[in-house]
Amino acid sequence: MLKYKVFLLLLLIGCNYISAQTLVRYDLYVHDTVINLKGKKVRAYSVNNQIPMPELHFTEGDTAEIYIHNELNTETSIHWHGIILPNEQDGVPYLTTAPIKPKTTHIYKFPIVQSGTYWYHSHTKLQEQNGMYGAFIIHKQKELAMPEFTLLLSDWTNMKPFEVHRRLHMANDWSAIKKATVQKGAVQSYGDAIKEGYFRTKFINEWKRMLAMDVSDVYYDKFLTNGKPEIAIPTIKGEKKIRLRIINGSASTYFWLKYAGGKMDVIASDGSDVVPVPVDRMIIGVSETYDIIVTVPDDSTAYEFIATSEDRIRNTSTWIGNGIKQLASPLQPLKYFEGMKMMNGMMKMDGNLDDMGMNMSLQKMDMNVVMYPEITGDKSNQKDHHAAEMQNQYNSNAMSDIVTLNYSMLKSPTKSTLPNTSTKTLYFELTGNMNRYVWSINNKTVSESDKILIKKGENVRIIMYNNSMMRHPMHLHGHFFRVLNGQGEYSPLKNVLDIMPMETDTIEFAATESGDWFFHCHILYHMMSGMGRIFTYENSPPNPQLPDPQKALRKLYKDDREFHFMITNDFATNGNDGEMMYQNTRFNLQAEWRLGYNDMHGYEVETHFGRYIGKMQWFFPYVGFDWRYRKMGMHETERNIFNQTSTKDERRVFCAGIQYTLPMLLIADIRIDTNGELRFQLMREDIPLSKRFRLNLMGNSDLEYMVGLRYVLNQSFHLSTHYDSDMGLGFGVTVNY
Ligand SMILES: [Cu+2]
Repeated sequence: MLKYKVFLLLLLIGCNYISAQTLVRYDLYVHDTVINLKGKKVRAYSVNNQIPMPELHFTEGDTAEIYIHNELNTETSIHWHGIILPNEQDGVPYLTTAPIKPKTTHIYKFPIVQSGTYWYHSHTKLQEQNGMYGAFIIHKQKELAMPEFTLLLSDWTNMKPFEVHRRLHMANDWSAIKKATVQKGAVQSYGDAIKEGYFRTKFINEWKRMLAMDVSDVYYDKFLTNGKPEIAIPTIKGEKKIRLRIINGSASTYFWLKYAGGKMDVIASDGSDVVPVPVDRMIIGVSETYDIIVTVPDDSTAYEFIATSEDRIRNTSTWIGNGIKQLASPLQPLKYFEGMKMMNGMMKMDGNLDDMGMNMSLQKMDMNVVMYPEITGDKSNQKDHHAAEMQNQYNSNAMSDIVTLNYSMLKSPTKSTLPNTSTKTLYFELTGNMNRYVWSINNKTVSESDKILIKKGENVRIIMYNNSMMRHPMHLHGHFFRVLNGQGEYSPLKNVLDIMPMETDTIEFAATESGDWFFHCHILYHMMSGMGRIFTYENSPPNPQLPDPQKALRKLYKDDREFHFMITNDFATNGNDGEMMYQNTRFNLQAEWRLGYNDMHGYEVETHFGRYIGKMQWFFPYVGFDWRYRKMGMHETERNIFNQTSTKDERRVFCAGIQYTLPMLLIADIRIDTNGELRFQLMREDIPLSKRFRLNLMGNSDLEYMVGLRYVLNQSFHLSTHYDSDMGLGFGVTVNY
């Protein structure tokens, strides 16, 4: 008998030993495909013929061996988000790992040293938006005894991601117009402002050089759970609780999460356990993961678990249970003008934000709360108060009985203190501007800044201040950081930190690895615009995957140095009016033309090349060339307001000038040309009169002026009319690319 027991014991130990050594292999085939999710066939990437990519499962102690078979005609990569692994397995092409060339196979192999809910995605260009994301689940040796389901949330656009990105850089408000087709008021036009009694608010907003309020940059056609707008989780009789592993795998959407069946117990964030905390609702930032436990309905009901995009345009739902559907109450549309009023109060004239002494951090105060009808009611309730009172005014937990999760409520179940050693402290100001869609840290993009040198064995503390108008989910590769949230030794461990406008948050981590690691905003279009930094460990061994690290780095830097092209032309009855731009983070090559249909109307083309200066990029010094021709009458001369003769009949001149964005988003332009002629011009384009009407105004010291009105039919075509001092009245169609 004893012998038998010893044998069993040995067998158990043996099994454990074997399981700790298990090699888990996956083969992933990346294909080009075409899918139709919202009435339009769109090219996408599928892996093993599915979107999202397959859900991978491991157990702590396994060794992962993953074969990526790239069957695309373009290169790809896979990054294992939140996973602690050797540097060359991290999967950032040209930084840690070789890119996976077309028609080749790349093998990732690394030990699984942690447990929890993670995900994986392409780190190449904008591939993640097109379907290259999947769940990466690591089970504990001894897991919670309850059924579990993974909900992988994502956003879907019928537009090509390249186009989304290009158009974001054009400050074009098409996405707001699209949103307004679903939800009134998203454009925040002057017409709407007057109708709703917010004219002064709209005026101050433009006086302070801001664009309309928005909580997300991109209009999405669908939001998905595990690749579908809606899914169902059937439950088994007698089940009381289930665990949901929620992953926000979207490219740029934050989701509000709510459950019709009552409280959600948050038990883990970004893969690390937290002391369970019950909440009524929570926001999940881009690339974050949360594990929650929810109550299963009895046999006759199905409860809705609803994820609503932060802009509240659409939802994606999971039905839990088998009976009559019980809906979660949907979130009411945002009160945009209330948000605008709040932002007006926080924005200084120089483009910096002022938190008015509120010391905001850790999502405890949500300035956007003024836009949430479920917390503040239908009417405005924002008054001028002292900082202390204002703190309560923006704290949704103080304002209502609805418990909203924030980072200060997360507590690690075990001590997370760092080794007692020296600390390197870094200050990151998150910077950017919506106008030109530039995103940076300390006003520098990845390619404009040096790598940050860190030493193995030291601690690194990062103090971040968000001085931009958008929230940013900042993600650190290959490490967990502690969030200093008032929980002392039990500060929670995360790898993504959402930081809201005007917040200051502190994170810290032990530098235990080697090589180069990316730290960046996980909003795909912010990352591609340059919002990040590279940490580099001192004295790291050479990375065998990158034989020429200098060349590789130049390749990486290309992402945020990319130039974007746009062109627009008005085919009008009195001539062609047009403009093109070829621009990147700092530089812009512009050309403008007015081409009449005869010599009397004349022809003119102005080109500029210049560099944007400052964080807000309101300054634009340039050099250019000016060509114009117009047939004049015999004794006809033209003079400008400086009483200089204007050489309008035939002019070929070089010029130098400065453009500056004034309050009301007026562009002032002063220039001098090689003939000594001065010109001063004021221009304002795209004044939103209503959802689709835009007004353009221009006047200059050559006594030229223009008034134009456009009606936006769709993103490519506008109907237009304008009166031009040279060419008179015209009607036409404006074509945009
Ligand atoms: Cu960002």
